[in-house]
Amino acid sequence: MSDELVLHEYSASGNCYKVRLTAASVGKHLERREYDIMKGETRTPEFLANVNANGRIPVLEVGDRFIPESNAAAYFVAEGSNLIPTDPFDHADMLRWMFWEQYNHEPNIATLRFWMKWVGVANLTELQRLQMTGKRGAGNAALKLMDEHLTGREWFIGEHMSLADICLFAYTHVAGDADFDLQRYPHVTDWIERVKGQPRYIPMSA
Ligand SMILES: N[C@@H](CCC(=O)N[C@@H](CS)C(=O)NCC(=O)O)C(=O)O
Repeated sequence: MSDELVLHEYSASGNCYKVRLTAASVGKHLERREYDIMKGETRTPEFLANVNANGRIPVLEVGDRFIPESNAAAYFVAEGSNLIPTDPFDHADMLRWMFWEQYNHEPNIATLRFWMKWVGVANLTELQRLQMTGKRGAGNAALKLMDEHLTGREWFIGEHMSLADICLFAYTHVAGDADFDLQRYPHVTDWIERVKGQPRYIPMSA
């Protein structure tokens, strides 16, 4: 079994960037395979049968097995590194923020970014247009909660960057694409600069 890691991705996706930033941060190499989600390339019978029955990227290919879900894939890449706290409480706290990201943050901020920047407001369905206000409110509530948590703290957990910071960073630093005003959240903007200042940081476009 090959120990090569292959990332099936769409490079403009924050979810895929989480896995790339994690790999860069721990010095691991990823092969990259690009799919155009705007053309339905993750919805083909072949992709559904062989890569992810859920029709989405990112998916991390490890030997002959596949790990869908960005935070799970990033966790696999980070395993054993100093991005993963060893203290049981801190470890659970890292998972808490990663689950929170998937429930309270990504479905609001990432979805609005996708609708506004990729699909275009004019092309949204009636239902999607109705959901925009709710997602903006929930996205701002998520940013406010992050800002409060980061008051007097440099990182989400403990004294250095963990995987929770990476998973939260991916869509937070591009929230402006969806017209979220990050200047309202000064502790978040300071934290964004802190992540960008890490020695192995790579930008989303890398
Ligand atoms: N919860 C999943 C969400 C994955 C997801 O929504 N991926 C989007 C791109 S960010 C996608 O593949 N969209 C294409 C499609 O649904 O057809 C994760 O964190 O990986």
